[in-house]
Amino acid sequence: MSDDPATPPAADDGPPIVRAGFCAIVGVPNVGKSTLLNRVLGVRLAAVSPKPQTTRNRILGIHHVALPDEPAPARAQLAFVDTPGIQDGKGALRRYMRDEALAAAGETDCVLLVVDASDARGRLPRRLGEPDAAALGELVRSRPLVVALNKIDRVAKPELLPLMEAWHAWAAERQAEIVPVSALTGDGLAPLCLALARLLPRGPALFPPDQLTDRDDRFLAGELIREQLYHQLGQELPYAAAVMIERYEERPSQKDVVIGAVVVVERDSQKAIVVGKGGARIKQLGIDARAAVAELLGCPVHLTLHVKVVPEWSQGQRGLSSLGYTTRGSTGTGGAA
Ligand SMILES: Nc1nc2c(ncn2[C@@H]2O[C@H](COP(=O)(O)OP(=O)(O)OP(=O)(O)O)[C@@H](O)[C@H]2O)c(=O)[nH]1
Ligand SMILES: [Mg+2]
Repeated sequence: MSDDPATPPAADDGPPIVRAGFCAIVGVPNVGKSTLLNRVLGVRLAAVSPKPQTTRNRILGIHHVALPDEPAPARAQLAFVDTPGIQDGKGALRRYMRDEALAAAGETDCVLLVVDASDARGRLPRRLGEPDAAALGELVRSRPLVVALNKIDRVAKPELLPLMEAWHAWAAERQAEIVPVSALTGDGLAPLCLALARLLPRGPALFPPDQLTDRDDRFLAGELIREQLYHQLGQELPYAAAVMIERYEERPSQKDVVIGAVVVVERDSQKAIVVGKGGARIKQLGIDARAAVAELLGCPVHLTLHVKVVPEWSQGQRGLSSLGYTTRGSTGTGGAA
């Protein structure tokens, strides 16, 4: 987060900001939290994949919402904090991710609980009472809350109604709004953001009007490279992999960026898989990651990828810290991609 908080918007930056604050996006893994953030911002900021536990660090994404109930045109500055899926589990990396999410959510003004409405086993409020989701259940009990029932593009209307009723009954004493949405199509996201904006405290902007995130391009590039690992490698491997950016050079004269990145894995056998036959896999990873990073940065990118083995990096604090997975205080962010 910026250390230079209150930079008021200039007069020509749109209606004044009369509410501002943080909203943590929380949920069990794979429900669409990062997809929702990206869709609201209209930028591919957070890594997304069909595999659970894609997000490892909190990421801030700042969005402005028009407030129709104010006497004069006015806006809210809604600083979303995307978090790792909250689920109990073994291993130092998992614990880091859970702590990262809980710490982020504990400090925000309100919480957005995202539920996968298309997941027949996990979409009802009782999911929050299951042992592996206990920390999440505890968190949402005590915070100003909106519940987004996501992925409604995959849910037939007759299925959605009883689901809405179940969540309304759960939310009755909490006065939490329930909003059906599709992060994929954008359906329902405007009313969702308005419901969240109304929970923010009154006050001036916390960030300059053109700031989108607290993460630098170097971190975001690492995330897009790591996203490709989730898309292109088998079930287990992405969890044993991290990405380190060793070189990041903006070349104003050439109007391009040169990036040297290292994919860190835990075993030689994993390195062989990432490299692939004759280097085919890493070549494809490089091609797809380069295109995604170039789109984000809006300029040509030269990307070099290497693979390195760091045994058991994900098993202990020292390994995690060496790859930048260290929690920073406040709603600030820390960690490698
Ligand atoms: N059909 C459909 N798919 C969605 C929607 N939102 C997300 N998805 C898909 O759900 C999968 C998980 O999305 P993510 O955004 O990575 O989920 P997440 O909650 O951030 O996951 P973690 O970071 O692992 O906790 C991806 O394959 C998305 O494309 C939606 O509204 N509709
Ligand atoms: Mg995510």
